Amino acid sequence: MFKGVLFDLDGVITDTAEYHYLAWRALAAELGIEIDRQFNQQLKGLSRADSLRLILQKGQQTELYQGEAFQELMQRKNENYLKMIQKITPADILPGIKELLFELQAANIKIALASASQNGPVILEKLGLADCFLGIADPKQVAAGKPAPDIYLLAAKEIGLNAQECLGIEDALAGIQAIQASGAVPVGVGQAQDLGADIDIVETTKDLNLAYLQEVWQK
Ligand code: B16
Ligand code: MG
Repeated sequence: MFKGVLFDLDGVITDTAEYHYLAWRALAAELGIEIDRQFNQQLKGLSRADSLRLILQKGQQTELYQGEAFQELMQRKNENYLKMIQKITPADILPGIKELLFELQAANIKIALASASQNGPVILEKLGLADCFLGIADPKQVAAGKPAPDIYLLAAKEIGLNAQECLGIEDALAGIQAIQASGAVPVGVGQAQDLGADIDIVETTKDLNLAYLQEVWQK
């Protein structure tokens, strides 16, 4: 039986992707770069810096890749994003997630957050879920963002486990690749065409529960 579950945040616990999109779109527009929802798909799960690099690459403004200007752009996006997420409440928890967290707690399975977001702790507080998480991996402490395994390895470590003893739940391809590289067992939320045909996938978080995770683990 698995001993821990490592959760992605955006797209698994709550849907902050729309706010990330609106904040990036506003920043890109200031730079004369147009991004749409389709382009935004690529940004899901990527770190703030990697997301900005992709946007600048699209706008052929790679001269802004380094230095103070780059830091200032990231900060500007984050300030706007932080304003937007102030309105998050427990009603924004995705369906089935609270019930799953309670089931895991009752079964003594450890729970950790493996999000690329530096705003993870604030968002968990706003959702009223902070107490469910025994560990939160700090994305600032890892050398490489998803799809590298680092954040999943750190999340497992935070709860005293090896990644091989854990399941990881993700909604983005970069995140699934990170789970696979860490040695944890992946569970996808979404569609096989986006996440890969070789892993277990639920269409929505509603379908996640302890019995399903046990089934995946026993395969
Ligand atoms: P922040 P996840 C990711 O969260 C988002 O999917 C991604 O769009 C965002 O750029 C990243 O967090 C960093 O977020 O700017 O708040 O540090 O899916 O890994 O939970
Ligand atoms: Mg995600």
